[in-house]
Amino acid sequence: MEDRYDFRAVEAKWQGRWEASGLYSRGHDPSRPKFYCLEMFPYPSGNLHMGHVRNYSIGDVVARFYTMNGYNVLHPMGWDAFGLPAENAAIQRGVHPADWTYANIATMRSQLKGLGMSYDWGREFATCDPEYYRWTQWLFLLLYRRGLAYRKKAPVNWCPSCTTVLANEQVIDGACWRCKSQVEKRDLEQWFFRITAYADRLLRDLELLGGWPEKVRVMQQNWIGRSEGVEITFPVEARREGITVFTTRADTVFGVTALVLAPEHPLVEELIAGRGDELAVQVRAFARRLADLGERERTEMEKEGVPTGAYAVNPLSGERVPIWVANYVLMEYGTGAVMVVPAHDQRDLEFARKYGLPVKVVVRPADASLPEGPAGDGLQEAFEDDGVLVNSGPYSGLSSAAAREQIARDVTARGIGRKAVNYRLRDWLISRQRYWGAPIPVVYCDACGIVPVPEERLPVLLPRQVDFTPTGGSPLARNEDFVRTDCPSCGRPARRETDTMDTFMCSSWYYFRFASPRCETAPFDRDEVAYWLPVDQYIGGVEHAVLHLLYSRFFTKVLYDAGLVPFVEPFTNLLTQGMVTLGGAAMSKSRGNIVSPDDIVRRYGADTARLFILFAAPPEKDLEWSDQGVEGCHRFLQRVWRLVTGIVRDFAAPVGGWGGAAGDGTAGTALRRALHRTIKKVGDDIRERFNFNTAISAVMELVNEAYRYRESVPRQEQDGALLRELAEKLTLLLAPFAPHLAEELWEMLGHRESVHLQAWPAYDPAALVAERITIVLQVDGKVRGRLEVEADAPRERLEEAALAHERVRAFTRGREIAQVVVVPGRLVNVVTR
Ligand code: ANZ
Ligand code: ZN
Repeated sequence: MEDRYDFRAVEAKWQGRWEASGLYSRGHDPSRPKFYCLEMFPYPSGNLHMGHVRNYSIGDVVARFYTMNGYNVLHPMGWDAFGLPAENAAIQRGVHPADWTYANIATMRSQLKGLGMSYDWGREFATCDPEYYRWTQWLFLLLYRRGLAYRKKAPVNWCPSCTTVLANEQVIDGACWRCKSQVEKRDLEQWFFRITAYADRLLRDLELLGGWPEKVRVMQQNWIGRSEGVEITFPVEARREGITVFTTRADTVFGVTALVLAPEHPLVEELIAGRGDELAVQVRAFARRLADLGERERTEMEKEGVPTGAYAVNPLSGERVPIWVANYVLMEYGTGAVMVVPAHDQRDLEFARKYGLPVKVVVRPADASLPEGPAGDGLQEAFEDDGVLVNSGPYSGLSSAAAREQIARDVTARGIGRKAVNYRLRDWLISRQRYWGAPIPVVYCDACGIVPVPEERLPVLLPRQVDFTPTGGSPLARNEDFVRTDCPSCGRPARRETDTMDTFMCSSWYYFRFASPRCETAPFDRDEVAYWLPVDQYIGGVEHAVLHLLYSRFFTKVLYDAGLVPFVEPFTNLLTQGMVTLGGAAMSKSRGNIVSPDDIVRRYGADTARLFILFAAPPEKDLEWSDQGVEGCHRFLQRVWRLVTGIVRDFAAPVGGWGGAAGDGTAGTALRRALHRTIKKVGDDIRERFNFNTAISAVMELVNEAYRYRESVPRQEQDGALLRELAEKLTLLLAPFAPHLAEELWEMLGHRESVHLQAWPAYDPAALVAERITIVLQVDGKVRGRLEVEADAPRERLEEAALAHERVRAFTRGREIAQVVVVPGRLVNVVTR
């Protein structure tokens, strides 16, 4: 038996054995409940970073813990392998994206194996495997068949440096989420998924997600952005067609002093058609200038507008209002037209002040009046709250809420409006002008139009040879062999779609695939999915709170509607882990504050790396890296090693095995109690709150107690059965956190079967309760009282309790105390001078 724990040899030994024995591969097991534990699969960038290690260490503890608690646990891993960096590597270094990607996967797979994660590697796949993307394409066709995939010309977010289209969600503060360049607008024919058709269900079903962090649900809710209001059509002078606006504040309709159209609104062209006057020229120039700007820039720039010279009529008040075009009205929201109510909307007020539009107060606080009077001349700030209507014809005197209802009813009855619901959520743009993605399985035929590639001809394979020079178009479009094909419907020459799919599409369904990763007849085997899914515990970064999680929820609902899965939400419980920081900032290459997982594993071993990461902070909180913390965890594991090997050496199992641990004597009882309290605490901390940090510190405390016992009780008096029990249960408690060390100790303790297949230790409730005994209290050798105490109460406690005892105080009053003699378990004698 070694005195020092040789983590290198032990970790390599067990990783080899686990792999050889298939310890973590799982199938159906009707005798146990299932548990699907999933960590967000990584993009194979080439190297694991600490954020990965944290994510996967958390998942691994959960998977191992549930296994030990009797669950049949599915714990798979794979690769989110399509995407831009591979293509950039091709452009910059001439490496083929496939070669680059698979080489990175090989590196990262071995890094993960080196960490001792309990993955069922037999289920591994990469989303760029043709066997996988074949089904991504199949799912595209499913959506197409269900009317959920469509093509339209649309202004798209264009990143000039990545030379690709970005989804709205990938534009952050007007910049590309990946390279941070300013995003531009372009008009392109694009494929979209009609996620908006599911807006209501995506919102409503958030209620089913009680196992998700509240903040993530709120983010999704805001992203979907449901808004209830009314559409009202204003007739336009000298035209048959009116302008329909969407408003959430129909109660302010008597305060309208202008209508404003988005610059792209189709009516703008019509209103100025054939006109050569100055206003028309201005409007044209204005619309053209704005066409290039992104949504975000527009909403953040100063409000700007131009009058069209045309007028509309307020259908409720009969007033004539000018029609303007302005930058702050978005074509993609509502109807692309708004009614301007300066008195009650701050944005409108700023616009009105700038251009001298009238301000008309029509709502007042219920309990006070706006001092400015109806004309609102001095109004500094719009009154945006609900109140009581004034200057509003037949609606005056009504509350805002009542007026909204009444006006909605009236416009509906008159056929000039209706109640309407709008969502901030946009349809999901999935076309990418890139090579390294799943080709969209569609053919364009002059005779037949858009023709989906028949299922039996999938996958539409990515050709290996393409020219990666960035030109702004799809590299596939320059590969004539790929492009030229026959129309699946009429057989005549046709052309393939050359865009590939957004990689978020690949990650929207991978968790289904893990249930039956080699299925060749469908994206997944329905029975396997019905058995393993939904995912019981999903773990990943909060940066995916909107995109990935929303798309995955959408896919699940579509699959449910198609009768392919029996549930509507894919992830029952979600844990979003915090960042790993160094010097208070997120570790990042550009900041140069990176700690390499490989270095840590090399120097201290995987168990130390995992233990530190789990010990240093609760999982949802940020974790500040600390070299001393790592050292400390390493020393702790060494301490555990010496403790357990020492016990094994001193207390070899007698013939017939050890009997139950009596825990005789005060010290033994205390140690046994500490052990069972720790078992209870570690289980509760993991199960109820994922408080790995407090669980680990409880185990550390237990190890300290064990050392105290070993050092203070003479060897012959030590309770061998108790120490064996302690060694075994301590090893079981550590198994999820330090799986290699635990496995080695378990073997040393004489077991044949893996520690990771053992039952989680149960605590003995009786052991938690301290036994109580009565001790005698003496003053100068005479019995003066009795005291009930915990059997193992330490000396200091007994002394303190004795001196505080009423009778002892009575007999020592006015005398100086010379000595207190404590005989634990029996008596306390207070000696006076
Ligand atoms: C008149 C009004 C008066 C409005 C008032 C607000 C306050 P949410 O809650 O986000 O749905 N709006 C409508 N369509 C728009 C567009 N395409 N671009 C920019 N703004 C638009 O907001 C709805 C409100 O945003 C609508 O209600 C409209 O202004 C504006 F005292 O109509 B409101
Ligand atoms: Zn055809």
